[in-house]
Amino acid sequence: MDSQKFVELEERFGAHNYHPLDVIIDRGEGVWVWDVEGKKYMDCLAAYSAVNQGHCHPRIVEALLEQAPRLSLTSRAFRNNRLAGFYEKLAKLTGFDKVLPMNTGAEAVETAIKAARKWAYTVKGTAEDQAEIIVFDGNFHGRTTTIVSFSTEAQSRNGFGPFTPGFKIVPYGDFDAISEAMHGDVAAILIEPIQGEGGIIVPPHGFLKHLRDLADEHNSLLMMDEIQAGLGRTGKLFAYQHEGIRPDVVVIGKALSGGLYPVSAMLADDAVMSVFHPGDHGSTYGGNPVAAAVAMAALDVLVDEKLIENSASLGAYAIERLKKLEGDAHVKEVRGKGLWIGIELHESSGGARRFCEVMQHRGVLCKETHVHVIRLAPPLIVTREQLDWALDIIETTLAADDPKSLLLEEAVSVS
Ligand code: IF1
Repeated sequence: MDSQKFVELEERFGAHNYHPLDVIIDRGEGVWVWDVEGKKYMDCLAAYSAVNQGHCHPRIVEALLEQAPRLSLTSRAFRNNRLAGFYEKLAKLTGFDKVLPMNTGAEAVETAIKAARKWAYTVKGTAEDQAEIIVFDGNFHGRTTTIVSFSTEAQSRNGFGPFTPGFKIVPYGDFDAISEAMHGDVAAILIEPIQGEGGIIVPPHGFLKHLRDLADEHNSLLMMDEIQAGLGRTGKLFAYQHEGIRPDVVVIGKALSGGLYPVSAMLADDAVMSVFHPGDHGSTYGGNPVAAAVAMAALDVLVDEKLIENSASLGAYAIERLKKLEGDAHVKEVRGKGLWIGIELHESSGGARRFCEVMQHRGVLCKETHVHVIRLAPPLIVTREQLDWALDIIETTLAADDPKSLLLEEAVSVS
């Protein structure tokens, strides 16, 4: 079946809740993917950081293949022999006392919200239904009805009310606004240490530390959404480590399974996690043996292959190279941390998507966010040589007045 046929079938039988690039991927290995016509691309999005370990990492695939035929699901009504090892490995790696496993990122965020509220009522002493959670302008934490209740993106909310109360939104990175927003009934501050969907927005240095101080002062919890930023993407295990702080609650997902399976988790010390008692919260698939086996392998790869270190050093190199484009015709700003880079284009450049489409034809897959930002997030296993190859394509595409002209030139030079 050719690409167009796949597109037609998808459009005919599938909900139209996405507008993907028309590349039909058939196979992935490491940083590379191949489409149904056999064309090879470097994946510079890495499934929004879920495949930090690279596509179909052999060790993670092996863990899946070993576990799947042996025992796949017991529900949490019974114990399974893989969960304990997963808990121990994750707790020891991250330095938190306890782990609560879920499946998707949004579920882990919901878990954190429930933990914060219950903690406020049972530990802090907040009056019934008065607990408030502070969140930020431009946030992205998932798509459940409660989570979109505090989105500031019109499209995420429009048509989905009535919304869950109990959230206050303040500007991201604004020291004074958050100071003013704090009060005695704030159960928690929930934040992405770098905003992903918001356009790879890095808050001013010291902002997370400021939140830590405010949370301590008001006896509130600091909760980090590291679902996209965490597990090496920014060159540290967790992005909050760039500011030397430690939050009370962390949520992770995506790369926790290296793309093989949906696995997410909330991490916290006993003081918070002990608010959950049997029956308070759960999930049929959360903590299942396949998820546990896959996640253990994914964490081993992260550590054994030094992916965090690679993200730090190659990320710094890539940002330095791309920064040289600032001031060129199209590039307004290059920002990011580790191998998580946003290239913001001028509004006059006609949007990031047309550049992404040209890069797609030249063999580099990436995706725009917020119309004018190209986000780059290759798998963290990428080598310097592979990265240079992609950066050459990115730089020349961004240097062209009209990127589409490059396709014509290349077509001529090939023929
Ligand atoms: C989609 C965005 C990225 C996340 C953070 C929680 C979640 C996400 C910081 C929820 C999910 C995904 C969702 C995916 C696209 C992608 C995304 F553009 F929507 F914002 F990565 F930038 N916290 N982000 O980034 O995790 O429930 O999806 O497992 O298409 O919605 P999930």
